[in-house]
Amino acid sequence: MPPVDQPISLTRYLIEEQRAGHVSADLRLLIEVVARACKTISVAVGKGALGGVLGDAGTGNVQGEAQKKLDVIANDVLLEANAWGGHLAGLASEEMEHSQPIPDVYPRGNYLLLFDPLDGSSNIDVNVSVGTIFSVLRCPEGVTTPEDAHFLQAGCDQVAAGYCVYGPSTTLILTVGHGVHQFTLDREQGSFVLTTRSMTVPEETKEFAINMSNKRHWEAPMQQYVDDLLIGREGPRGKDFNMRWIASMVADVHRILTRGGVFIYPWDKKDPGKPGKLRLMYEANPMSLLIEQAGGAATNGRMRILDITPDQLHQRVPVFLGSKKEVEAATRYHLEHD
Ligand code: FBP
Ligand code: AFP
Repeated sequence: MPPVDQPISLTRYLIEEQRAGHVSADLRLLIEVVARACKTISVAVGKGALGGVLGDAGTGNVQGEAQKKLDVIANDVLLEANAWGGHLAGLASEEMEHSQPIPDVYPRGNYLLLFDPLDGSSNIDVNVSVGTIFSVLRCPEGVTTPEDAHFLQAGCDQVAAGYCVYGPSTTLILTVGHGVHQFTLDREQGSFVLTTRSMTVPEETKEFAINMSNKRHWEAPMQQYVDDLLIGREGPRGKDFNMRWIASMVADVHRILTRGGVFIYPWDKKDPGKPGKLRLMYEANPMSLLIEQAGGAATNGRMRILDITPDQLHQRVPVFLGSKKEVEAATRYHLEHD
């Protein structure tokens, strides 16, 4: 990946993108506000036990999952930061049952923001990387008070997407539809600095990320695909594979954007009513846009994720994303089986 010669802040990068006609003034503001909220969340995550932020909040979210204190804090930080700037018409969060229009007391803009405030939250208490994922859509024309239905747009309609990883360093990964760029938080200066331009995912890989403990619950083609990876060079794939699973999608996707690989969370029959674990609007769509913008691919095992027309805000979807040839191989196993 090409190194960056001179430090360029996120603000300068966005102004240059605005001059190039790639982002509007409102979208620039929106991204800056999200980045500022991520800095606040990064500070809270970084304080750990000293900030009294670890452990369960004692509440459940719309999915019936126990919320961590930091899930609630991160959600509140993003809601508050984005309420008053005038750039948004509404917000939707993985942690809230319904979307929220921007309160009447503030002006409303033309964008919709969706986010998973703290992805990988089972890792919070064990001091392993977690992150924030976000997706930006346009508010349909003529709509001033958006409702859930107005957020149900295909992933290919996203105008921007990104995530922030709270790890050994805090990094923001962003696309506005013109490549994928990495910004590292300079903790002393308090600003995000462009550290990698135009991240690319190698086409081929020898590394996969999957929760193997679910294998007995998978579909037959999924089991066959992983059996063939495990046989290695003696089998039909003709090469040995390594496995990594952090159980924070942000961290696993970040590894793939950095050095390639394939991330899979397939359908499983543990809960046949659910078509997958991960959420289309808050996780799969933004990550798929980033991966495609970096030259990779993303499918649900059968079709491109970005082409799926959502019918529910909290809809789940199987996810196969990363190095293009490997995603195509895994997808082929499913299509040939059907
Ligand atoms: P949450 O939104 O509840 O954190 O779930 C998402 C996630 O943590 C992903 O980040 C991760 O890839 C996956 O679930 C891990 O799932 P599992 O615990 O089944 O391995
Ligand atoms: P290093 O000392 O070379 O980092 O190896 C130790 C370690 O990374 C350890 O932290 C991991 O649990 C383990 O290796 C991972 O090993 P695999 O690469 O075989 O999964």
